[in-house]
Amino acid sequence: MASEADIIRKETVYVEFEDGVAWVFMNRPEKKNAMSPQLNRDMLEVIDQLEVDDRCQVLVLTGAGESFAAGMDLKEYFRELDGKGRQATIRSRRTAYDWQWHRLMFYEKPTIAMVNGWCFGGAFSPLVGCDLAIAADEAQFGLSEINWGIIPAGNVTKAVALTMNWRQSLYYIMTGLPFDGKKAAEMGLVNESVPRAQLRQRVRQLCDLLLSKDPDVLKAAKDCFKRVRDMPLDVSEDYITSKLEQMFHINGMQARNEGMKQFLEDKKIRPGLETAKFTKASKAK
Ligand code: ACO
Ligand code: V55
Repeated sequence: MASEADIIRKETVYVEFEDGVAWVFMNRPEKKNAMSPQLNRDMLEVIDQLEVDDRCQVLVLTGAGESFAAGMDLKEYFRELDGKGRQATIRSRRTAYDWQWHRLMFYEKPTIAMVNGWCFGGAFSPLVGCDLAIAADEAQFGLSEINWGIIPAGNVTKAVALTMNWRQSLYYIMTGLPFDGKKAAEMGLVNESVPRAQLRQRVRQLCDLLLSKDPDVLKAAKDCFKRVRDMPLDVSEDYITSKLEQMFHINGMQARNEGMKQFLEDKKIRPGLETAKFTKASKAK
């Protein structure tokens, strides 16, 4: 059990710190972690806080109980806002988009979605917002919007288009049929799936690998990938080169020099097969 000092509790979000990792739980298990306006506010606050909290070197997003998140809360996010006027809808939407998409997409720390169970509709946004994703074989995913009469909105369609191919995307968008973690891995929506009993252990192992890298280089590497996708070749070439040189001006040169030395002089590591010991890396277990 973590001590109280290593926990953040909000009404609908729970965070546990463990050796460099912040395990962030969407925490409305009795509602399958459906994302209500309160949950969206709590999540935005929490990930804002964690971005500058040294206890969080890797952020893992997951759900309490048997669900990752059962999408947006149909009652509190949709129906109850109908009567509250245009401005309430705009604000509520803004908070949801902020944490699920904008903040996560270019987060300072590496992020992993740990899909422990149900993952529907709106839950695809934070899923794809996270850099990496590991699912339980048993988890069930679905673009269930069509089943209750809307289109996958709030950038869910974009999240699908970024990760799944044309045929798969249209199939699941149009049928609303559920699919499991194994299928999600086969399609590339998540990196891999493992039996639920091994999920946390597998994610911890991946966290430890990320913790062994230089954090500034890691941040630049993931941002580069996410930004260059839609750039023309000449722009991407210039952007990536500029990013590399910008990194050297922060402190990336230190990581590079350490890595080179450990290979070329010390002969302690072979970069093709293992990670250098970086001074700035977190102490992985
Ligand atoms: N919005 C509001 N309440 C929800 C949601 C949701 N998205 N998902 C679950 N709940 C609530 C249920 O209403 C129920 O509340 P109650 O106990 O007060 O009656 C409680 O959570 C438990 O849900 P059950 O349906 O009883 O649980 P069950 O295990 O039978 O089914 C499942 C789980 C499959 C996740 C089911 O709840 C479901 O289909 N949820 C909706 C999934 C969905 O389509 N989400 C919206 C996607 S589209 C979008 O996000 C824009
Ligand atoms: C969805 C999600 C939204 C929204 C409308 O289909 C639809 C999911 C995250 O916000 O405003």
